[in-house]
Formats: sequence, C-alpha cells, structure tokens
Amino acid sequence: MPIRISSPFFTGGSTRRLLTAALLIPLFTTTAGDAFADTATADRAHERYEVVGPATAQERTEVTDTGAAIDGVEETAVFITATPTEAEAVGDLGYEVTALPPPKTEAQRAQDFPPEDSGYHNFDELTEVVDTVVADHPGIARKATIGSSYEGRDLMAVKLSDNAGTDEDEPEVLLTHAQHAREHLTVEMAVYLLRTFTGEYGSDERITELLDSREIWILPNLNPDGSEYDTATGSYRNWRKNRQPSPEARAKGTDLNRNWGHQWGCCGGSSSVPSSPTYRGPAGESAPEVGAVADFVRGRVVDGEQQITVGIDFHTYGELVLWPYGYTYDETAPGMSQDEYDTHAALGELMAESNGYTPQQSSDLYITDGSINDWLWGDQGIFSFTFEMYPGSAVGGGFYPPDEVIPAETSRNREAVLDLLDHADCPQRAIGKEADHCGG
Ligand code: 7B0
Ligand code: CA
Ligand code: CA
Ligand code: CA
Ligand code: ZN
Repeated sequence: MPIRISSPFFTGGSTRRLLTAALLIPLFTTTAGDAFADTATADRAHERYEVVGPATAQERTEVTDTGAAIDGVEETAVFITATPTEAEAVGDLGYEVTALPPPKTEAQRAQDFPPEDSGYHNFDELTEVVDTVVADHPGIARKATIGSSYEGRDLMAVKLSDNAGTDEDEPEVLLTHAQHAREHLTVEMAVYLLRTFTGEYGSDERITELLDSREIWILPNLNPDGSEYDTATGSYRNWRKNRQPSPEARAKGTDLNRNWGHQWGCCGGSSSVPSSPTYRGPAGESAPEVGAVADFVRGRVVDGEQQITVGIDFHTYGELVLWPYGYTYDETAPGMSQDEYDTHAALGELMAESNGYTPQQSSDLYITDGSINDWLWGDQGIFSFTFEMYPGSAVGGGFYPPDEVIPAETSRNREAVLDLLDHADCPQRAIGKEADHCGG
C-alpha cells in the first residue's frame, strides 16, 4: 500500500511548491476523491496532473498500471498525462493529485514579452497589479475605467489620495503612461508609483502628507492595443501607434501623441500619411484612447475650475524633461505668458536636478503638434511635462532596455514626481510668484 509521506516537497516550503500552490487548483486528495463522483464529464481528454507521493519504482509502476503516462519524475512526486478516470485511479492509490493548467499553445506563448524580459508587465499583468493595489489599499486607491481602446481594452485610471472614494477639494495631478506602444518602461514607471505610494503611505512622511493633500490620477497605459501588439509575436515589433485602421488607407495606427486637439496638425510636427509613425489621424481626438482621456480631463473641471494643476506624460527614451509648447520654437505664444513659461521651465529644471535628465522646451527636441503637453496646457491650463526616460541614447537599449534596469530607472524619478506633487497647490511657487498667481 502506498503511504502518504510528509516529504520535504511539502514541508520544505520550496519556491517551487509555493508557485505550484498559487497556480494550481487542487482537484482532489484521497479524502476528497468524491470530486470525481460526477463521471458525466470524465474522460473527455487527457490532461496533465501532478501526483505527490510516489517515491519508489514500485510506486511509480502502480501509477502507470492505471493507464496514466508518467512524463516527469521527482524524488517524491511524478507528473502524469492521464484521462480523468485514470487520474481518479491514481488518487485511489492514496496520492494527492492536482490538475495542471494546460500547456500554452505556441500562439499563447508568443503573446508576451520575450522570456528574458519577463520583468515587464503585459496588459493582463498590469491589470492584476492595479486590481491588487486597490484591493489591498481601498482607503487610498480607487480604480476607474475611463473608456476603451479601439480593440476594446480597458483604459484604466487609479486615483490615489486619502478618502480616495470621495472627490475632495485637493489639487489634482495627472500622470499618463504609454501613449507610445513600444515605450514599455513607462508602464513600469506607473507600477512603481502605484506600489510606492500605496506601500509607503503611513510610513514615509512625505508620501503620507502628499497623498493626504492631493488627488493623484495614474493612467498606467493609454495605448494597451499598441503595447500588446508590440509584444504579440514574442519578439518586439518596434510599434509606436495605436491599432486603429485609418479611414482612407489599409495602414493601421494613429500616433496618439499627435492626435490631441490643441493646434492639431498645425505646424509640420506630425504626418497626414496613414502609414507614417507620426500619423495624426483624420481629426483631433479621432483616436478613442485620446478622446477618452481628453473627456476624463475635461471631467475634472468642477464649478468651472480645472482641478488638475500639473501633470507628467511618460515616454522613452532620451532622459529629457520637456515642457510646452511643442508646436512652436517660441517660448511665449497665445495662452503662454512669460510667467507661465518660466514656471514650466523652473519646475522642469527642478525635476531634472534629481533625475539627472536634460530639461528643455519640447520644441528644442523637434517640433511636435497635437501632443498631450500642448493640449493640457493650451486647452486646460495644466502645467504639463513630458519625461523621456532611460536610456539617454540607443546604447542603453533604445526602446527595449533589459528588464534588469526597471528598479533603478523607475525609482530614479521618485524625487521628481514628489517635487511636482509638492507644487500642485501653486505651481508658480517655483518662480516665487505665488502671491501673484495663487490668491495668496
Ligand atoms: C514624441 O520619442 C513629445 C514631446 C511632446 N511635447 C516627444 C515624444 O511624441 O515625439 N518623443 S518620443 O516619441 N517618445
Ligand atoms: Ca532580463
Ligand atoms: Ca483626499
Ligand atoms: Ca477633487
Ligand atoms: Zn513616446
């Protein structure tokens, strides 16, 4: 008679065992063998099971005598392929039998980052992080779905603040990520911020005070269709845009960061050609992702006042801090006074001091029109920055730095983000003009 041995496999608490416990649905044990009483569904197909107990050749032979095939042998366990009836017979021998998830097909395996970059979060994994963070911290984190991507994925927003369920009269901050599909490090930036703010609330004094006095909106992936498409073959496609077909051509994809409605398409900073990587779309906000986020931002106007005062839109790469306008080389322009320009520059320079990026006006890089920065400032009066994250140049991996850099290159922006949050109540404090601009 085989005996259930309490083996190191069980008691040692090995990583493997923990993983197994998390991933598998225990099917039955000797004491719960009746799980198979319903034989109507039995014997549909062969499935894989883990069998804990068999430790000798004789015991393993008893397992194969049921008709099950052993595909893997460990010290006190085997992996089998068996019909449900055979698996039940193995259970009747006194072993713990657990069904294994079906192996991924070639196509399923490909729907993800390459294995060496598994530290990056695909869209399902990002959703799981968001759901976990809000479930674990309901008082300070709430999830909202603010719309859908072209292919129907959720556009998520997480609000972080004390009393997160209440719209309080606190300055609001907008952090947007991954307008560009291949800029996956920006999703990790969102994951870092979600975990840091919720994890350190109540222990880190600065974070606690900032969450108590601001409402922070993190939109962790503005372009989920694009980021999934970029990794769907298991190797990178170098994709930038969303996945919306253009009305007049076969080409797919609008550059979300050329589709915003302030000075859309004005100035040679975008393309009218659907196949271009900087295709601006047929009209401002024609991309559902841009429309949803723009509606969300407009929805933050309460009693005629935009509640969001400052924001960062995360991109890669170049290690830059950029501010509007992008559509003109001029510092001041309609809707941008010298004080407003100086405030952008002072905040940008302050943030660049801590992360070591290069601060400059967006158009110092090149002219862009229809970018989120120009719209947030020009249309909504929100002091707005683009961060181009690591690397500084193509040498560090371009759009695809290895996942090993994620911890250093996300935490690198911690101080900069906190500095911006500090100024959310009166951005013009950065130029010493709070009395002129903040009703002080
Ligand atoms: C872009 O290489 C945007 C600045 C917006 N004012 C810069 C951004 O959309 O061209 N650079 S990037 O594509 N991430
Ligand atoms: Ca790696
Ligand atoms: Ca609050
Ligand atoms: Ca509010
Ligand atoms: Zn970008």
